[in-house]
Amino acid sequence: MAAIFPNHQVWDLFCRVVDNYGDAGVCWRIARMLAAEHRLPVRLWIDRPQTLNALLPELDAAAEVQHIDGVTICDWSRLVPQPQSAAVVVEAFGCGLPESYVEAMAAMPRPPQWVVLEYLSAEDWVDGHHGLASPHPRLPLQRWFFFPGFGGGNGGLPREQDLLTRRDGFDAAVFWRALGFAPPEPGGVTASVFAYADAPWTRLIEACRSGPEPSLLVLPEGALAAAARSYAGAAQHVKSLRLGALELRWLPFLPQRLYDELLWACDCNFVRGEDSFVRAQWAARPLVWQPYRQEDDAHACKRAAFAARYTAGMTPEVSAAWHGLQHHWNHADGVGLAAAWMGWRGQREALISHAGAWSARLVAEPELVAALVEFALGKVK
Ligand code: TRH
Repeated sequence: MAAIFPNHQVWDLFCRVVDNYGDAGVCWRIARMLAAEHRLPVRLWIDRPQTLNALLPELDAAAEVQHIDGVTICDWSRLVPQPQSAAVVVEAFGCGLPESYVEAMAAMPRPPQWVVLEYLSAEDWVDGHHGLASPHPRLPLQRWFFFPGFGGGNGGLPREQDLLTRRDGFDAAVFWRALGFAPPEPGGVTASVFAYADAPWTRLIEACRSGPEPSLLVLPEGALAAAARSYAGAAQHVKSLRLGALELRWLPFLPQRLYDELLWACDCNFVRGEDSFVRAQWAARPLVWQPYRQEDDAHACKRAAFAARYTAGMTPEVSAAWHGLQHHWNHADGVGLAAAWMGWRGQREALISHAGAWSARLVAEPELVAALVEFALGKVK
């Protein structure tokens, strides 16, 4: 493996896919930015390349090693990582490094810097933990903890250097036509829906179907999109279906770089987990977030912490509209969802304006990958 990068400056990024797409999605985004924007030699060790293949169709899920966009992607399930040429090791989401790799790190004359990249949270405690170190219990190594966040004393959020320029130059009509659809009819609301199957999506469909204005719900293929097909009685080949005032559109699961464009093409984005949640904020469009469910309801604390930050400064009416839809989308019975959807539509312009101001505020905060590079290289002796 050292033959790929003979010099001692490689960044080894370790990604263990728990489930869904976010581990792979975040790690690929960071690895690609390290290579493309910071010209660093990066090895992405991923244990399930097939998950990354869904986001990156050019990836060969069967290959042990491959190079895409300047990143060397290694199948961790088949190769044994060696740290010989590593300067920095990023352990994504505390996934754990192979014991043999850690032992080899400790035996190096200049062990690489070991940084644990944590999950994103808006909770206040994050700032006090960001940048702290923890000594290895047995070996002469220490791990540094790096927390993403919403600024103010943490690592910030990943944002490609050209993202906002691409966003602001985006042409939604071109996007829709490239996918084989006409642009949405004017005067309605277009929303993308990327959520876990337990979201009250049938309530949303019924609220839109019987609504006073046209609605378009866009469903990228996945568990929810498949369930919506059978709910709406749409055969597998059907790409679009009208139900009253609602049009349903099914899209393929898009390459990660195109998913941003879907977010930019919509008036509202239902997102989930971590990466789509962040991308929806950069899209400067109103968002409804369904965090990944965790034991002891830790996701509810994350949801409340973000809501408090996001709605600070909103008028009571706009805040109530945002909280209403956010609340009912995160409660499976969805009893109040129809009223919350109407309340949201009543505050649509104010929510769109707020989403733009929120994105602009985040731009002033640290960008995660640049902060990570500065942090890690600042530790390299
Ligand atoms: O897929 P997720 O639910 O992943 C989750 C979360 O990351 C969660 O934090 C983590 O603990 C859990 O995995 C293990 O949601 P997320 O984070 O939004 O990741 C989805 C990725 O898929 C993101 O990079 C966007 C991408 N995507 C596409 O590339 N194309 C698409 O069509 C869609 C809908 C998403």
